[in-house]
Amino acid sequence: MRPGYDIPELLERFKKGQVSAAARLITILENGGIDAEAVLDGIFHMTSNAYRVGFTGPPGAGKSSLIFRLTKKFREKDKKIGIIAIDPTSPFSGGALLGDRIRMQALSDDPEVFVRSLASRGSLGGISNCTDEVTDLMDAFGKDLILIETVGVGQSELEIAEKAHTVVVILVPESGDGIQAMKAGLMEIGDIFVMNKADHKDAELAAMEIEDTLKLKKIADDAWRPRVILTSAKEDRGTGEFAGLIEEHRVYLEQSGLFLKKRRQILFSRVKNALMDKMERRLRASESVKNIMADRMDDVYEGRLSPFRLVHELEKIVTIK
Ligand SMILES: Nc1nc2c(ncn2[C@@H]2O[C@H](COP(=O)(O)OP(=O)(O)O)[C@@H](O)[C@H]2O)c(=O)[nH]1
Ligand SMILES: [Mg+2]
Repeated sequence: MRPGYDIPELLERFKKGQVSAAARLITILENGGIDAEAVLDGIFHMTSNAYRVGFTGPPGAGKSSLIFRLTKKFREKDKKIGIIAIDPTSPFSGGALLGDRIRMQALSDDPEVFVRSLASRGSLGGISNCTDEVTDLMDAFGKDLILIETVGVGQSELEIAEKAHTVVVILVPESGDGIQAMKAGLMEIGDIFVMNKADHKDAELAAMEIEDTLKLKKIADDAWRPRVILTSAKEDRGTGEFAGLIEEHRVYLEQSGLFLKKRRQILFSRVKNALMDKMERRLRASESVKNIMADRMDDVYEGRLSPFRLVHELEKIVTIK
């Protein structure tokens, strides 16, 4: 069956700056498969200028609210903004949805702000499978800054470090977030730590705890020292300084030559992950693997064949030279 779209025509319109074409291409990227590959082929040469900022932290910490405030600040400096919100389909974040929708509506009146939400991968995933490609597309569309909000659940949260130039960890004073952050490994990946809801009591104390924890980290003299900042998205406090810190980190990366290094690391992981994904999918779909397993698993169940031996047999039909 013919799909109801024409990729070359959409790419043509995309290059002319048509938002409707960009939105359509994102849907194709989301659906994956060879059409998604064709879209990426068509836009990839136009990427590399956008600065990518990842936002992570528990659901309800105020990621969306802060992204909304930051967008306003960056717009004052005439930056073009792309926002990717991984859709909180998980049961943990039910209540935030309506607020998100209202905020997104408010932003979408500005033609230089492009907001898109993506379905998260599985109920516990913090990231969508096509986040990288959609980021590329917004980059190719001419956005200066791309703000990526993860759902804030699960180990895959840490994947944002493989996608963003600056990683922002957003925490709140309630519920001992600082300790949670350490457990989840967020302390390792954050360039900027935001203690949001500074309008609540205990915010300052909680921010100090994060500072103290960060002091224990061994950091080379010339490396970026992670920063801690207090904000209230509700009262729009500390948000200008927050925007300034993101800019400061960007300048640091550029001046130290780390920006290029990071860009390369991001692309290296992408190729590696895409290869792994493809190989895994091929293996799962392989009829010969299925047939050999069906034949030989009884030998494993009954102790005549060790799991490693069977894997050796299976390896013989997988041709990687
Ligand atoms: N009191 C207070 N509430 C906030 C602040 N920032 C966000 N909120 C509220 O916290 C809830 C979750 O915010 P949201 O931005 O959706 O969090 P996300 O799940 O991390 O994206 C919403 O009801 C917000 O209005 C803040 O600085 N102070
Ligand atoms: Mg949110």
